[in-house]
Amino acid sequence: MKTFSCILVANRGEIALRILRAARELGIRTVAVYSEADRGAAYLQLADSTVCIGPAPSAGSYLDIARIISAAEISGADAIHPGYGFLAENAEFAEICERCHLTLIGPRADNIRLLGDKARARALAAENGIPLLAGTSSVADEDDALRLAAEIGFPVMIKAAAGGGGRGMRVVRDPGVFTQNFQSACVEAEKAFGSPEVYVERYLENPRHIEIQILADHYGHVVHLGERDCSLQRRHQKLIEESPSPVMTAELRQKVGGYACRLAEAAGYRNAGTVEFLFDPRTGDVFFMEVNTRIQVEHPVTEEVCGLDLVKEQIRLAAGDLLGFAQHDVVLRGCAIEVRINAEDPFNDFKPNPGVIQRLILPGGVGVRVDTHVHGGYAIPSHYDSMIAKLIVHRPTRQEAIATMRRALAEFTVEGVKTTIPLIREIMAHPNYVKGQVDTGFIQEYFMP
Ligand code: MV4
Repeated sequence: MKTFSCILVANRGEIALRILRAARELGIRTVAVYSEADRGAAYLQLADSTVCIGPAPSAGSYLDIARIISAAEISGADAIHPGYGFLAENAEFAEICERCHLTLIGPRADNIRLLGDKARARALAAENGIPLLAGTSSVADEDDALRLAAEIGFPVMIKAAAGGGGRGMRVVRDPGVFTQNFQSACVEAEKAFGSPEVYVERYLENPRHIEIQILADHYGHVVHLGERDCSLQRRHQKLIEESPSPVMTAELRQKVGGYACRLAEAAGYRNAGTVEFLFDPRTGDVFFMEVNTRIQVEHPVTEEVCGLDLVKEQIRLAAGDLLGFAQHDVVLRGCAIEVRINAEDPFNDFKPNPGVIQRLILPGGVGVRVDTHVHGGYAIPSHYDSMIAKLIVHRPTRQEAIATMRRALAEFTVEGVKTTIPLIREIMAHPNYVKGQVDTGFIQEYFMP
């Protein structure tokens, strides 16, 4: 059985710590990299060695491919785990790793390139009989696009092919303003992603966001690990994720899980990935959206219900191991809910609130997991994402999971910086949340001024 001798963790914060822990349990040496802003961070002590890769701004450190490759070479790493964000879905980085004989723990560069192009991913889904919202895979010009939009029927959504995760999108409700929106979407896409390519889809009002976790080995075996419901978001930032989805049935899961596996097989996908769908609560229909070719922030909810360590699975699969189980071995137990705790002021437009955590009391007890790298006295750097912890609960039923989450949130104490905890407590008490009757418009409707 092949394994790695040393993994370089090309990330920071909670996910870096998460990966260091998985590697340690597998008996693999680790190298942690850090920027000047993260110098002295406590989690770095859990690595076998550390390398400073540059200044605080991520462009000169966590996003600097040459510095990360050099750090891997001087420290003798034979694999790199990119975590999420930063270089995790960068096909060029994946290609350079391949050329430098460093195994990137994730999909191949060509997987990232194919699925990172949302229009190509859409076309691949269509070829494989996976349901899509009426739309186009590509458009020739603005007149062609307007003609197609009229055929689809308004409202429509214009999306950047190189976008994703909610970036570079426009809703158009009136044909009279289609062309101006189309033109500005192309300009914006070119500026933001370096490609002006866009596509057009029927716009689905207030859908639920349902995503399927998959694992794929190098020998064509693909399994899915059920879904996560990530409908509770604000400006495309997820706040709460759970599994199973309150709207899912065993039959629907089998169907949507099957779509996710079929797409992965068609793409020759490897390692962990997530296939996103929109669910129409009015009709019960699901529609393919996009594929995320990384381990996601919300992976713990899947770990809790399926009993696997997804980062360990990623490492084993990247080393060339066979998937150790088949679809019929996957047993999903109970309900898991994750909330993201950000150092932001939820009552002041989610303004980031970096600073020193003066006092920290973490919840514990039955069914409670906290994934965090922070501690009392920790200074949150202002240069990076403001997420400081993920609180995850796992109980036999959704009702019990909510009770445990409320209890854990009542214990959770962070002094010195403002956090999203007070907002999360309010959501957990909202009758519609408790009934599972939420969609992607819920936060805006009930919790925004
Ligand atoms: C949509 C949509 C409605 N209709 N596409 C946002 C993230 C990206 N993955 C897809 N997104 C959406 N695509 C069509 N044709 C609505 C959204 C959307 C959304 C999706 C999931 C979770 C929250 C959302 C918030 C606003 C819009």
